[in-house]
Amino acid sequence: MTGSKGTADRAPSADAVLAGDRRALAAAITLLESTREADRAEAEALLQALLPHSGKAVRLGISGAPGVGKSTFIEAFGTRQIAAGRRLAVLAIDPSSTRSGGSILGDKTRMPELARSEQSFIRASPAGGTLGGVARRTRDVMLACEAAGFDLVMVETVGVGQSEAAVADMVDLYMLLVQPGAGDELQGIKRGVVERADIVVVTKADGALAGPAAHATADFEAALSLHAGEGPWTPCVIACSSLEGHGLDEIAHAVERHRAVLTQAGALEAKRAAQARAWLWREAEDTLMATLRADERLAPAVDALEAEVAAGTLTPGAAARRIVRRLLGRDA
Ligand SMILES: Nc1nc2c(ncn2[C@@H]2O[C@H](COP(=O)(O)OP(=O)(O)O)[C@@H](O)[C@H]2O)c(=O)[nH]1
Ligand SMILES: [Mg+2]
Repeated sequence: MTGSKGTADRAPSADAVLAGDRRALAAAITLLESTREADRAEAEALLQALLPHSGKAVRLGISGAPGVGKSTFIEAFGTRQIAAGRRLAVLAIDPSSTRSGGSILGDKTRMPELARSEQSFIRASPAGGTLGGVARRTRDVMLACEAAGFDLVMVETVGVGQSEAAVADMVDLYMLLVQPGAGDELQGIKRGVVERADIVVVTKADGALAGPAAHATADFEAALSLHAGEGPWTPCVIACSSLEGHGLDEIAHAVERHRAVLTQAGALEAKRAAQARAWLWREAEDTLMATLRADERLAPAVDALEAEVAAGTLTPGAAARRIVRRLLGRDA
């Protein structure tokens, strides 16, 4: 479970992953998440071998503030999906931790059925401390899970920071979980996040919260109606109780409808292609920055430019261009 250190003892074989060997998949993920430069080439070769076997899964993103009920929902929803014959991978991104140890334990106790089932696979990943490091490898991990035969992938992330945008950029359907009785501001939800949601799920619609849940549903319906969403799908709001079970079938139907609507319009392929292109540029940015930071020859010049910018004798723009020119070797 040392995703950030990523010391795979032996390289997992693509064949073992494709055969559905869980230990091979776990080792593959550790390799993919490794931040060691020495592991990169091997990780990329493995992913390249898995890539042709990926793409058949339904990709669901789940965001929401801490405590909104994401893990409980994934357990309840996922258990039903498994009962319907699906194989489910749950990838949890934890922006608050730099180690995965704590969060995976917490999540597994909230997902006892899924943690036990042979038909599901739970993996928690630290978001990583680097700029743009949020979920940087989660897309790769998702592809590996698909290649291993999981036909539903749920990517869970706490709805704060940049992680939800990254997740929305890698899934077919993006779900935002909100709880009744707290305004969006209280839940720390930014407008842009609500606007990216394909389905808004109002959780905990049971007991004393049933009434407030109905209000929250109406509020979010009103908010969503202001923008119809892009593409052929019209976003919707559904209240559910993960504890009592109601609303879950309705959500499953909406997920299926979403799939059908996008597929019919040819929009699913187009969406995935656009996401892959966008991901290329995320990776390019990250790779450039990592290359820059790792370049020891440049460090003194960078320090000097930083000092000039801080002193107000050079503009940040001019300094940035000089750094890039040096990185590209276009400067003496
Ligand atoms: N009443 C009620 N409580 C819920 C429901 N779903 C989750 N909770 C509670 O909300 C708290 C946070 O749930 P959790 O799934 O850990 O939230 P997460 O942080 O978003 O993953 C827990 O105490 C759950 O028991 C629900 O459907 N109804
Ligand atoms: Mg959770």
